[in-house]
Amino acid sequence: MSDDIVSHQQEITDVPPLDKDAASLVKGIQRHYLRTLGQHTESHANHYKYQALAYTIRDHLMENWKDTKDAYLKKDGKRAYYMSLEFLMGRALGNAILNLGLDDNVADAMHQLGLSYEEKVELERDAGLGNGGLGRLAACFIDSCATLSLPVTGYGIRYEYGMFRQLIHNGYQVEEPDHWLNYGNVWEITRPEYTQRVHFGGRSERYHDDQGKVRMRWTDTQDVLAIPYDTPIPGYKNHTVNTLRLWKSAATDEFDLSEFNAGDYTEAVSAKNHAEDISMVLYPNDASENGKELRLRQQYFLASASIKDVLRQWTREHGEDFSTFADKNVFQLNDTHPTVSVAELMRLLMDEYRLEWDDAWAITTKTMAYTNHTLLPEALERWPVHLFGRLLPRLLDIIYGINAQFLSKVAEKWPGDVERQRRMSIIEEGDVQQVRMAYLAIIGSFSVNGVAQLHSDLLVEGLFKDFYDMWPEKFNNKTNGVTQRRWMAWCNKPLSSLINNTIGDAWITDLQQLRKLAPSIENAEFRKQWADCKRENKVRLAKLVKSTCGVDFAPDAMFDVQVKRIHEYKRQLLNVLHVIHLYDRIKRGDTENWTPRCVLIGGKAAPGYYMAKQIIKLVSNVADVVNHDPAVGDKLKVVFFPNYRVSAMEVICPAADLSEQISTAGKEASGTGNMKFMMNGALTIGTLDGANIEIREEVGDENFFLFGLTAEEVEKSRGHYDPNAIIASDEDFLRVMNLLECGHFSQFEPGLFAGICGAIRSCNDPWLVAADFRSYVDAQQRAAEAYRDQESWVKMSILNTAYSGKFSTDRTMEDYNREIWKLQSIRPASA
Ligand code: 4GP
Repeated sequence: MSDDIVSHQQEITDVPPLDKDAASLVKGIQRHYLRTLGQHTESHANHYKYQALAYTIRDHLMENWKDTKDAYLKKDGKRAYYMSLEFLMGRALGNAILNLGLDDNVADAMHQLGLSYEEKVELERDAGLGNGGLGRLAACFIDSCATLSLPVTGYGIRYEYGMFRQLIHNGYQVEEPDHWLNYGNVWEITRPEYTQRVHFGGRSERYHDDQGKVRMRWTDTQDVLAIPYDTPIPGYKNHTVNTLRLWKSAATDEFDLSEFNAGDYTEAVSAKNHAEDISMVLYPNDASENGKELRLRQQYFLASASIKDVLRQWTREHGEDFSTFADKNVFQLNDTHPTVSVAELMRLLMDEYRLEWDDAWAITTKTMAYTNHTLLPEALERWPVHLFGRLLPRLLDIIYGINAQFLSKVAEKWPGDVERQRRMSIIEEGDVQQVRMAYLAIIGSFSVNGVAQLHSDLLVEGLFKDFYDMWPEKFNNKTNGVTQRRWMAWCNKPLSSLINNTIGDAWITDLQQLRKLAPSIENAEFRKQWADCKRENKVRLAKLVKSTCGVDFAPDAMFDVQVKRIHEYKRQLLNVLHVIHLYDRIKRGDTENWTPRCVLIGGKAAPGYYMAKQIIKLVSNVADVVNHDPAVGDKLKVVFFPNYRVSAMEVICPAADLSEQISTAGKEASGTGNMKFMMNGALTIGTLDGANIEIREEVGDENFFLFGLTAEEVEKSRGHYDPNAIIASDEDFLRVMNLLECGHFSQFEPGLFAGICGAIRSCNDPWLVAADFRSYVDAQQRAAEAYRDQESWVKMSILNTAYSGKFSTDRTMEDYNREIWKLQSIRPASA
């Protein structure tokens, strides 16, 4: 090729910039409909129209994405990796439109095309790659990092099947697989050139290297490929687009030739299918351990592929000099799930790059940071040593090495305290030896944090006390948040525009600005507009409830909402007991000054969690009785809302009046739904648990309905809790239990709820449902009375929004960055 030709060549990336006006968007949508999707006529398959719009919006992200990567590379600054088995992203389209500032133009373009904007947006399938709080937090975190222009990459797994779809049949939960990729995924870009190889099985072996040094290696492994799929994560109007990289597992293309030659070609190929199992399905268990081999495979698959990917980029830019690696990289482990990363980074540094143990350990412990998300002991992951050794033999060697070194430090600090060594060992002794992943995470990390102040305090006083005694400086708190872009600006447009008109729109990237709303509580016109927004949102939710549950919610009733995973510690049961109490009051005519209520309860139960599923059935049965009783009428409506998910919450949280945050104190690490409700102007009825405490601190006790035992009282009650005495001494409670126990809510299935009644009456009920019944019912009564004074209720609602500024993940990410990551914000140059 002559120089001449080269000089006439255009850069392949040299494309004219995109226009953002409605007419250009129209052209983009038409072009993608025809040329990308091959649709010529008016198709009945509506999803093509959604896809044409999504491709058009994606086009607007691509150059920003490239510019962001270029800016990060050029700066060569420190980077962070958010390692998580879950990213509960929900839908991407609306968020991208909002963050690009294209909302009005898209509305206009869709109007010109005669298409319904809202309807098309709703055709996108939720990316349900997470269970609940922990996965949704990861999604909010990466949104905020992009908005803050922090160089943070999310690493996760591209599950073929996300969180199951929940159907309700005869009141029972039925699970259906969620094949969310059926119609393709506009947002992902495959990067086969960055495929990684992940090892399993085999054995570790000693050998002599070229210099005659004894080294270890992992041999005879069965390998799986990890193929990256990248999703753009746009910041808010800042030209930044970060990356979420999700791994899909695939077979290597080597065949067992001996089998092949023997004529068993199909056998040889089908054996490879097992490789694909790894990224097939998300484990649907929230806050609990499951001990399944496939789950450990998933964890190692994520850890190994991601760390190799980081090392690939490092060596490309810096060669094999790791002297500054720890200054420029930090891994945030989202719970213990990706903790095997500690051992994997050690392995790669020693076995692949020939670093000595001490150097590799120094790097590892300067780059790993761990976040704990739950105090429930059953959620602390442990893996049987025999399973670990069979699947990951070289990693087990390294964990033994880490443990030996660690225990000698413990012995040095507390000479002769053998009991302490036993307690703190990564390897738990017993019939079946276990690897304690949380301990590996603490020992391997320079930072360990809880997710709300109470939770962080309880961790160092209880579960992790020994480690706190050893390294107090490692432990810190980072109170959770949510992104106000999705959870206000996008999902609550009426309120957002009222706020914009009142204090401007700076709150979208600086949530503390909402404080400026506080003085407006004295303005009657503003209060009326506020109430109108809430009503509009309630009408929208009422429509959804009608179409999904067939029940009429009257928009003037109090909307009383509890949506979250179904778990005994979250005490949906306590909520039902209150509903039964209200029903009982109506039936006996105690309805003077009544506040009509619509109670909505929703959430998924882990498929193997019997009690949680019984609670769903109970809600459904109570709803059935209440909603069909003409004597009850509009005084009370109850629904179990099926298939609760991110996109449903976008309709639910703007419409709630009362937010139920009623966990047994000391059990809910933080909660984040509580923050979404507060931000959208709901009042909280809650215990002193998790972030409720901080919510109440911010908004003031007079704007919060507090009840229940404190975490300390919960602890103290152990051993002398007598629910039967509590029930017997409380007339209302007695009547509620009687209705339950006489079978009023299970006419055709006598004894159906015996297990639930037994649990409430058990002295060993860890969730102390009976203990908090009276104070809960009283707090509910205060809420009902407060709601009748609409003037004052609206003031309290405004103040909840006004003082929700702390609960933005922008603040949370700034805290992580200031105290843990120490990254520089890098804004790509605008085009
Ligand atoms: C959840 C906690 O239960 C919740 O309190 C917290 O807000 C959330 O993590 C985010 O930090 N834990 C899980 C889990 O979802 O699977 O452990």
